[in-house]
Amino acid sequence: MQGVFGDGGETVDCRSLPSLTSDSDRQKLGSQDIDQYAGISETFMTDSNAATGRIAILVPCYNEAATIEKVVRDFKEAIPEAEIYVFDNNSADGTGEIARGAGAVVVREKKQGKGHVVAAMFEKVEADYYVMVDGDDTYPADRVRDVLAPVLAGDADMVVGRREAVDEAAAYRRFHVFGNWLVVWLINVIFGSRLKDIMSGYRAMTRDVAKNLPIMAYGFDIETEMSIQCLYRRWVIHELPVEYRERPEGSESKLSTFRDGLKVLFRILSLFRSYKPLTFFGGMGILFFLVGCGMVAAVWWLEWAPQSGYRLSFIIAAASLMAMSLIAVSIGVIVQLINFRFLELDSILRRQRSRHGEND
Ligand SMILES: Nc1nc2c(ncn2[C@@H]2O[C@H](COP(=O)(O)OP(=O)(O)OP(=O)(O)O)[C@@H](O)[C@H]2O)c(=O)[nH]1
Ligand SMILES: [Mg+2]
Repeated sequence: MQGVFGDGGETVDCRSLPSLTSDSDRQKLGSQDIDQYAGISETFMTDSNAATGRIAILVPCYNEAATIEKVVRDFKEAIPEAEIYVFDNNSADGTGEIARGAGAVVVREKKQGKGHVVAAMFEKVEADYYVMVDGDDTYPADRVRDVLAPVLAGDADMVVGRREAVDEAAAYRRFHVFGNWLVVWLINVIFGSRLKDIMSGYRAMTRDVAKNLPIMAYGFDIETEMSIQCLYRRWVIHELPVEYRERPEGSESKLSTFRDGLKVLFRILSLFRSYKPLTFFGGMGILFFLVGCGMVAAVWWLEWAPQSGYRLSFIIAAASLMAMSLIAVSIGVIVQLINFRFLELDSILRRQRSRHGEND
C-alpha cells in the first residue's frame, strides 16, 4: 500500500503477516534471557500454524533526505512482511517523495514536533505490533526481528533497543552521554526501575501500548514520556542491546542539547508530580518540615534576645514552613487518591474495550 495521507485523521491499515508462533514456542521463549532472542523471531514469522499479526514500522522524519531511502530499503529487506510508514513533518528537502519512491507509505503531519508525530502514528496506523525507529540511519535495521521477538512472544509490552555506541565519541555529541546518564538515573530513582536507556528511538511495542499510551510531549521528550508511562502502567519493558552509530555525513541532528535537554528534565519533573504525587508533595512537605525545625533550632541555639527582629522572623518563617509542609503532604495524599480512582477507571475501561475487541 502506498500513498500520501492528509491531515484528516485517516486510519492506515498495514499488511497482514502470515504467522507468529506456536504455544510451545512461546513457553520455550518465556523462560529465556532477553539476549537469547536473537534470530528466533524469524521462526515466528514463518511458522504457518500460528496466529496472524500485522507489523508496522513507524519512522518519524523531519528533513532526513540524506538517509531516509537507505532506512526504508534496509527495513524492507530486513522484514519484508511489515509495512513501513514514514511520517513526514513538514520536511523541506523532499524526504516524503524519497521515502515514497523507496516504497514507504508516507503520512504528512503538519503539527511540528516528534511528540505530535508519534501521537499521530499511534492514532492513524492500525497494526498488531509496532516498531518505531529514527529516520537518520543510526539504528540497525537488521536487528528488527530481535527487537520484535519478546513482544511477539508475549514476554514484553515494549522492547527498547538499548544504544551501544559503535564509537561513543562520534555517536553522541558533547554532554549527551552525561544527559542520558542523568535522565536514566533520575527515572530509576523516582520510579524504582532499573532501566539503562530511556531515550532510545528504536522501540517495538504491542498494539495495547500503542493505542493506550497517553502522549502529551511535543518534542524530543517523547521517548522519556513513553518509558515513564510504561513504568506507571506496569507494562513490561525489555531492553535489548543494539549497535548505535553516528549520523552519516550530510545528515543533520534536529536536537538542541540544552533546549531539548531542559524539556526532558521538565517532562520528568512534571510526570513525577503527576504520577508519584505522594512522593513528590510528601518530599516537599518533609523538606519544609526539616527546614522549619532547623529554624526553630537556630532560635533556640543562638539565644537571641526576646525582642530581636531575627528571632521573630525566624519563628514566623518556621511556623509558615510547618504549615506549608502540612499543606504539601495533604495535596500529595489527595492527588494520590484521585490517581488511584483514575487507575481503577482506566482498568475497567480497558477491560470493557477489550471485551468489545477494541484493543485487539
Ligand atoms: N516528525 C518529526 N520528526 C522529527 C522532528 N525532529 C526530529 N525528528 C525525527 O526524529 C528522529 C530523531 O531525531 P534526531 O535529530 O536524530 O535526534 P536524536 O536521535 O535524539 O539525536 P542525535 O543524537 O543528534 O541524532 C529523526 O528521524 C528525525 O527526523 C520533528 O520535528 N518532527
Ligand atoms: Mg538521531
